Amino acid sequence: MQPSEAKHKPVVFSGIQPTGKMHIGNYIGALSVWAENQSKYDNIFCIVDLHALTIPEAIKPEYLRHKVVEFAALYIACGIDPEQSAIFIQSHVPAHAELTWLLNCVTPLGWLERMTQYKSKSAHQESVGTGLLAYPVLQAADILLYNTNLVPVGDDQRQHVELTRDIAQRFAFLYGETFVTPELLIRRSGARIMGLDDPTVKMSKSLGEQRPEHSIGLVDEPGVIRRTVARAVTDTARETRFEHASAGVLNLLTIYEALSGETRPAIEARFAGGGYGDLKRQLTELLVETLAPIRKRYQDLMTDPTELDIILRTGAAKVAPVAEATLTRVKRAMGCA
Ligand code: ATP
Ligand code: LTN
Repeated sequence: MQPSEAKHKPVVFSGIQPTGKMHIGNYIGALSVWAENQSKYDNIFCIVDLHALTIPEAIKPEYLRHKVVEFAALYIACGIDPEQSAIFIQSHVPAHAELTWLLNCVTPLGWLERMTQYKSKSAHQESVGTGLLAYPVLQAADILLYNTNLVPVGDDQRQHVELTRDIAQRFAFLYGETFVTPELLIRRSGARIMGLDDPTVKMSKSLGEQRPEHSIGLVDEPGVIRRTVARAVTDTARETRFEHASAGVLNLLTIYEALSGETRPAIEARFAGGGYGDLKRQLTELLVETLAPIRKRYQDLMTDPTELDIILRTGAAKVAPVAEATLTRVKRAMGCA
């Protein structure tokens, strides 16, 4: 490798909205992937508080202020190392909101109305805010500000990253090449963990906050983990092969696969003939073992909010100049400034 290549690692950007109960699906689909690959990349991990404002009825100011700190602690507890990765709060870098406006102006309304997350989140609302519709444009701004090469996310975010690429290309068509076009980074298995109480829906932070049996939280106590796994939906067969398992059992096998790193044949051999009791027992042990150090580190970090505050301010100071430079380039291209 040439020395110049060594200096420029690919840029990774991702973020999580600081709402609800962070769960094992977030860990498998996103956080564990971020943590694993840190040394290979230039990493930027954001706590996207502006995205949380898109459902204002549900998010009180005090709740949001607390959640931002909690999520910063969870990022670090899951292995994000502030020495290797910038961790920051979206609203601390004003360029995110400013670029969103500029990108709103080049994004056709139809593209936003087609987004499945918008359709599902707006479906049962009496009135729908403009912010909810523009949510993916803010996400595109997050990604494009940092010349991002790779966006590690779960399967549900595929459509938003593809939209980001479309927005970058439309901008290029209107104003000339300006952005780096990002690629998705999605794990092959485990990118869509399903609800334990209902394996037909994706495990989600918002449902987890309402229904204790829906998810395993990253800081759940062992007793809670045991009870939740014991209640997880299975079926009346004894099928523990990936290809033939029902949705609920496949979900348990997938969680086991992601956390153990074992191959599918090894897992099938492990549970062959053992019934679901055995699968649930061993999965519980694995979850307790995986989450114990995360819970401990989280509790330690939450005792010292000043340390977290310093990490977040340092992160914002590190990334802001990159964001500013992109914003200046965009404004010049569009005729502002
Ligand atoms: P909410 O209910 O608030 O929409 P969520 O659980 O869907 O929350 P997000 O904040 O949308 O979580 O997602 C954070 C990250 O975790 C994203 O990269 C997302 O793709 C990933 N993720 C979310 N849910 C899952 C899941 N069930 N399986 C795998 N990855 C997931
Ligand atoms: N919409 C994402 C969170 C998010 C994000 C991003 C992810 C906001 N901005 C930029 C990757 C890159 C979600 O998980 N709900």
